[in-house]
Amino acid sequence: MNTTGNSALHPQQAKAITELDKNDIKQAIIRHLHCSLGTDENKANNHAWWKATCAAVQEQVLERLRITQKTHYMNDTRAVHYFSAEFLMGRLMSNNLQNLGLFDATRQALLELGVDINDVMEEEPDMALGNGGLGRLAACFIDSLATLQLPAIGYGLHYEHGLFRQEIQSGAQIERPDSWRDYGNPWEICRPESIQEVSLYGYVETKYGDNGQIHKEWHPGSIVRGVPWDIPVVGYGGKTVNVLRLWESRASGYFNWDVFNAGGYLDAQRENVQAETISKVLYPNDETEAGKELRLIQQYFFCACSLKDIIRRYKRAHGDDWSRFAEQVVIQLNDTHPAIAIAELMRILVDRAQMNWDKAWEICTHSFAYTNHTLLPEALERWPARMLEKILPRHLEIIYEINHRFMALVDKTWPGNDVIKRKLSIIEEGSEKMIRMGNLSVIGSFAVNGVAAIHSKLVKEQLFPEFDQLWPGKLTNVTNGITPRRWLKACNPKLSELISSKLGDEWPLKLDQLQGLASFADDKAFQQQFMQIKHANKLLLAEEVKRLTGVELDANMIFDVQIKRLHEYKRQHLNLLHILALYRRLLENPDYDMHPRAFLFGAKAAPGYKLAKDIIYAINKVADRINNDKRVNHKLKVVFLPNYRVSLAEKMIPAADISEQISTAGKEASGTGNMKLALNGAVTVGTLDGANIEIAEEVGEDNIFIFGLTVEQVHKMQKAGYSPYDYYDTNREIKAVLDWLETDYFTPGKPGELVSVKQSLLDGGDPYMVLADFEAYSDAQKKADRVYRDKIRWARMAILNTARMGKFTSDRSIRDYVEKIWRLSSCKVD
Ligand code: GPQ
Repeated sequence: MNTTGNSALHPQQAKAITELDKNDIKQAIIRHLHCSLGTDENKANNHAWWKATCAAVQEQVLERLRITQKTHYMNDTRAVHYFSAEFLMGRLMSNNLQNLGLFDATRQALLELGVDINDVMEEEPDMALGNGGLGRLAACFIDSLATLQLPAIGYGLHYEHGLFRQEIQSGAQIERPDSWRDYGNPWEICRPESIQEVSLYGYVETKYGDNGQIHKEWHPGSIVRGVPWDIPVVGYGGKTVNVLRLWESRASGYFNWDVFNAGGYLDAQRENVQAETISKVLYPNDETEAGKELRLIQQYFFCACSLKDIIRRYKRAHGDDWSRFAEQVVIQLNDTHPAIAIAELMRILVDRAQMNWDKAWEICTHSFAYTNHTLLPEALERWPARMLEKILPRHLEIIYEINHRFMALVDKTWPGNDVIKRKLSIIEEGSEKMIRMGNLSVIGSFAVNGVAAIHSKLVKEQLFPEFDQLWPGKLTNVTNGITPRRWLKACNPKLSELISSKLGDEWPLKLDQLQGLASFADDKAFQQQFMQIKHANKLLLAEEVKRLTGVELDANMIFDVQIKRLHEYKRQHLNLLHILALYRRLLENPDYDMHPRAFLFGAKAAPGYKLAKDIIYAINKVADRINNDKRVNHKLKVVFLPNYRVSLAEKMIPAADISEQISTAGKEASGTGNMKLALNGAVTVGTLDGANIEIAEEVGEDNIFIFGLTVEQVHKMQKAGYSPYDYYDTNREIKAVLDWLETDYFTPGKPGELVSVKQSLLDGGDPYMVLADFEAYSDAQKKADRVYRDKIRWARMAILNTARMGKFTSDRSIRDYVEKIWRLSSCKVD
């Protein structure tokens, strides 16, 4: 274990941050090099410089944190508690420096010490405590919450191992453990004074009071300890510093001593190991539920620790008076992963605080709100009732009681309608009784939101239509957003400077101001500057690609980027089929007219998702063949960058010309990579899905390449009985590329290695309608190719994409949450 400490307070800390200059920073870095790390300027390597710099920054951060917490306490503020099993933070050094306004001074300070800040920042391991969009959204949201000076705390799990590190060996994904804090994490602070204990297993005793009252008592079989680690979250401008509190599991001293004293030393150790397993590793599944016992324990563990933490803080101000709880506390459930918190709060109120059920339920249903992030049935969490009964016996009883009372309401609304009852019940009857966490979340919350306009509409119309009838207005939309501090200012410094030179430097806080760029969209000089920056970013990425894969890219090629988790619904294989089609066209006709293009991929597949891994393998094998084929590789290159993560995204996004957002309509709830790429001047090739629709509305149809089936068309085709063979049999290009995959052309001597991709699209029924959209996709790509060759037109499109992304700042999302759901006030911190 590592408890990074900071050296004692230093007089310099009394200075306001804005007064700090490079000399102060230089001194602080050297002081930490000497006093915290025990090294010196001559011996220090980049890692030591990184640690010393972070420690110097952290001094400033912690002082702000202290003041923020004091201010919130003094004002007894209402606060939002963002419960999320994932926070995909990435690196923090550049972000914290940017948000404190100390980036340039620190760069200068390091330069004078003979060190390049970029080399230092490369030392920081990504904090990859999340899988993808959902986890990164949580990270953007806490940035915006702090920036908008809103009282907020993020609660999650302190995974020892974040998302696996991906290696590509002979084209295949290999998973390696991620060890983000092996050499200590300079940003986190252990808070042993706020340790919580959490119960698991055991049985429930029913007690009868004198007056006939029934009281339930849970006798747990095991207790684990939750140790909180705080990561400061620095708002832009550096005024408010909120906290992300992550729980690490430990064996509870209390229980294990009993076993130990009974002579069971080894048993005690075993129990230790089990307790410490809880926060060991992040489940690498994105949008699928494995239904594993440890996962449920993880969820309950962090919810129970967090609720105790919230209640401790509430009681400090309000004692045993629960009447103001829902006024002070709002808990946002990031998907259903923390939904068990609803039953836990009911347990605390009813069993521990001896509150009557109705009053407790009133408090609960005024405290929780729930965000839905998907309609995919395999991602909607359900837990076997038997598993809950074993791990959380009292919670299962409470869920039954919630359901019982809810069913009475349903019966009143739809008398005798068993079909609706079966649909809305939290309990799914069948060969194995299951608990539906989505239904529990809707029933236990006062607001439910989807994450893009179309998604929220589908949540209302398809996923939860009866709930919408029962509680009109409860289901709503909050369109996702991204923080422009990380996703433009920090990751694309050249473009940011250009923007500031035209619009001033308030745009990171007021992203709508980017529309000011529209007046330069036709300005030749500006177009040139804008595209020169894109070119420079492409050169930088090309260097990185060469370093990581050995593949050489010409920055004059179109950089066509698809970066996201690998999933059939995201259709990386549609992109691949199109690449194969281009390859084939070039082989058939060496003069085939296309602008040279490099297709770049970044994607991790869930380790147990066979077809996703096969698609990664296929992309790599096709890439190998194409990149080594002299006949075509002046026009076509394919790159799969290993270990896609936040810090790699920060390098790829500024260099992208085209953004691939090609999910089957209705499947991608929102997407947020689409926003990041467009903000950096990439033009979208995309379907009418998720936030693409709203991006198209903003940029205008002339500045985006929309193609493919709409949600309605997808539904209609599926209802009518979709047959992929209709396309295979009639489109000779589709047939040719699919058959190609079966040969050994891409896997010499091993025919059939790539056949699973073909099979999934034919005998597998092509569930995501890749073949149905292929031709439209290919046409959209042709159009993009033609437009790109018109340099002036393309520059205009790229500029207008950046100029019109104002809506997608996560500050706007957070303001929407505040207005529609949280009803929070900001709290100025001086
Ligand atoms: N999302 Cl359910 C995830 O990243 N993981 C999940 O388990 C679920 C959803 C994504 C979703 O696919 C994207 O469309 C959204 O933009 C993102 O959540 C944030 O809302």
